Amino acid sequence: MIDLARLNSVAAPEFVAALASIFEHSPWVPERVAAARPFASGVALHAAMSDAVMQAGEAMQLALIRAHPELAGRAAIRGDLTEASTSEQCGAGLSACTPGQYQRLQTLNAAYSARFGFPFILAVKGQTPDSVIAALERRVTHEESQERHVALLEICRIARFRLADLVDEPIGAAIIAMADDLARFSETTGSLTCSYLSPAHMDTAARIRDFMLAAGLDVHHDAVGNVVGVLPGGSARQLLTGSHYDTVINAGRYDGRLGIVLPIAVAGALRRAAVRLPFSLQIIAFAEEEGVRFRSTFLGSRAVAGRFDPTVLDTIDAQGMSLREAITAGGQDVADIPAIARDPAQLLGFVEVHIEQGPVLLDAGLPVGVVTSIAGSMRSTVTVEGLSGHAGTVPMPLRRDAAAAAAEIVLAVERRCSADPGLVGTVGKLEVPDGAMNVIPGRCHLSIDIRSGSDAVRDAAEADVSAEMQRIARRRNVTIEQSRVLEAPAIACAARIQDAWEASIRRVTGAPARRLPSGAGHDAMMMANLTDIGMLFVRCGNGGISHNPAETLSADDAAIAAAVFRDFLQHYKVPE
Ligand code: HGY
Ligand code: MN
Ligand code: MN
Repeated sequence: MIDLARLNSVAAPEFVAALASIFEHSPWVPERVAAARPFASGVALHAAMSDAVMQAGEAMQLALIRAHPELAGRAAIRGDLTEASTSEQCGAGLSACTPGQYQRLQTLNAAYSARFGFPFILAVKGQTPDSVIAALERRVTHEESQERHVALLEICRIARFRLADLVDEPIGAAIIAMADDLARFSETTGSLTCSYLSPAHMDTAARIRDFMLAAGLDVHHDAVGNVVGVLPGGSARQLLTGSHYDTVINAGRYDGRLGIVLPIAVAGALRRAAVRLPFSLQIIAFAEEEGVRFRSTFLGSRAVAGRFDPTVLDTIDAQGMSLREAITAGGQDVADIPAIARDPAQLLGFVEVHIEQGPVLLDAGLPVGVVTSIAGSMRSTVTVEGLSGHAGTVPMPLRRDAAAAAAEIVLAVERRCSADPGLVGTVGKLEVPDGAMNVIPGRCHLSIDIRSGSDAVRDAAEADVSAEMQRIARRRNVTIEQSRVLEAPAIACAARIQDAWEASIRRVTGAPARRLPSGAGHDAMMMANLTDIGMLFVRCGNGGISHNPAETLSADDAAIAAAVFRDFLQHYKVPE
């Protein structure tokens, strides 16, 4: 492998020569980006080269496409592929097709080149002969310009995989670069919003899959949209890790995603160093945790934990689409969800790396910390029904104003949850549907989220808030309906896993570990239904702000957390 620092510092011809195998027979691609050095990460280098490809003239693009061999084509049979192409094609089992598959590939390849005048190109990592045939069948029907674009995108994916095997880079920069790259997929412009099964969410899943493939993991996608990358080890027992890739609206880029890209970077490093763990390491990128689109939280980890409630399939999003329809439209079958549940007998535990989302580690001057427990939460939606009327004609004492009642509820939540330091309460959604400046609000929707490290403290607060809402309803002559959408008990992290994190932190940083509770909810809470859990928190910059675009994490802290995670894996005890 070549060091990224070296690639950044050598003369341009040496840079181009070192990257000669990344774009098939096309040194002009690295040539065009040589002057843009230094690159902070392999992801940044790849992005620059991909931009050069996508912005090149049509003739250059066609020449690049034509520089590629046919898949399982004549060159493969003659044995004169480039070394990179040969190993990629063998990896997808294309050198061992059945005669029927081989025949079908030949026929489709011929039809494809006759139609487009260039060879069919697909990044075959993670593919099988059947999936290659399916892709060919689909793409042979494309328009020429559409297909040229797809071919170039596939060439850039191939380049990503080749680059990952060639360039050695600082792990902290790689982790930040992957999180930054995922943040480009958003359903809002100028901010990050990635809600369940939106187009941005599906693009994010595809990119996570590519990151996993580039790290050399075996990858599969399950029926709720979780992406699972496996680093096989010395036994069939599994240590699970991961976090969620969906986000809140206008989110930070590390919440959830750090717990996916950091383990991918570490697993890739272990594989390249030929370190074989005594267990299989499975990285699960959970599809949904935040509850933004369907209000139903933890959809990804619920399925893995065997706690997916089929009645939520009928939940409707703001556009009137049901969860069932969204999953089906995404190409999955809801009937396959129960099979996602894991067998606890196979599991050695679940560990989650997460940005702290608060200021404790920042204030203490520590890069990482060990989570002791996760606060439980109770979420409900509330509808206040009053009577709409003319803003100019109805005297104040006769009004049944739903928004005024809602305002009292907001203050009741704030007052009650301020009464105990271990308690927090939030009204995060507050709407007057179809409201207008000259109409008395007839209806109001709000949400209530109450959390505590103690379930008893939380339940008492919830009961008091509910009683207060009924008093408000009577006094204002409105109706108030509350519907609970989440009740998650507080969860303790396993003592043995806390101790193992602590030992790793001592070995890596030379300092004792800080232990702290989590006020935020995490997929680990759901996984605790299956197996022992543990969490590593990583320092959150910028005052500890999260669920906000100003959330930050430094590459140095990512590197320390990666070293701790790697040490943790290499010392993880497999019980007899
Ligand atoms: O709300 C939470 O605690 C988490 O970010 N989903
Ligand atoms: Mn979150
Ligand atoms: Mn999170």
